[in-house]
Amino acid sequence: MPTTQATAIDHNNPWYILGAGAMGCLWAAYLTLAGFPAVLITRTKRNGSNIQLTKNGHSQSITVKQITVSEVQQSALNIKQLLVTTKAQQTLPALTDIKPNIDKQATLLILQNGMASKDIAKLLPSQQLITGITTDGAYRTSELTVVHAGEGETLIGDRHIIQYLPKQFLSIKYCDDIDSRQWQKLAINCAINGLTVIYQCRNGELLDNEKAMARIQLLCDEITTVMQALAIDIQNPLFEQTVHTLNITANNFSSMYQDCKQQQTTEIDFINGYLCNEAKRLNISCPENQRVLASIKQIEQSYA
Ligand code: KPL
Repeated sequence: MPTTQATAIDHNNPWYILGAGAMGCLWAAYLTLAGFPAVLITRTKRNGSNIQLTKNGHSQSITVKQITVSEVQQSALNIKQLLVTTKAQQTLPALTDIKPNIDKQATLLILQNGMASKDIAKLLPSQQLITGITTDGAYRTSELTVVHAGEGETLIGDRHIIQYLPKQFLSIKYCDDIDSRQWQKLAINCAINGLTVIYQCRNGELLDNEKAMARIQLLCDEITTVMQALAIDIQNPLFEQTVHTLNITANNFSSMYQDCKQQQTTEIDFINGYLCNEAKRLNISCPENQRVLASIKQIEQSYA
């Protein structure tokens, strides 16, 4: 992803936010509170115009502008700044729907799990795509009610854009090796998310499950081989990073667990699926990642 060219970003241009889930609502609320114009793009018209934001037991109501996808499509809107918080598997269809309204020189900040970025670059070749990775924890209790449950850190692969982000409310930092950080995040998601679905548990419960921990070791070994073949810097052994994440998110239900509970398609194709495709391209065998991929696919197919 090109991250070095200067961003054509402007304080007066609104941030449009595609993906009105927990992360989208959280960012819409904080952008608005920080005084940046922000507009949440929703699939269907929402009841009300206020986002109810709760953090540390304190709630506040924030009026956030909203527009539906069909209103965007029927307008002459030319989006110059777009924050993408859709799930990886929904990103291409969602961007395709509003593609005519995205300026050719627009700046897109992509904040999501998994690796959808190559597909986005094919769809929007002239726009500037900036990667963000976040460990903030948020969940919604209704369409426009969001709880900022865990204060994490958001790393951004572009220095200039940070001044246009709500850094007084979120810990937002520039990261000069965002590709490698994105891979470490992918590795952790490969090692945790599928197994929480397979063993039907919170993240932390995997630590007490011997069989699951042995599988995490195998998953991490395979991912390490792929990352080494791609010459991606691995800061700490992936198994250690995964155990650390399991400890600090012990009470969480992973995003994939939550998707499966709601019988929704998961991000598996952009997590273990992406890893397996890269491995295949490099002629590396990844049987444990294949097993996790196949199990989750089977679970998704059982919804119908
Ligand atoms: O990113 C996550 C997810 O659930 O998608 C982890 C790190 C596993 C935390 O729950």
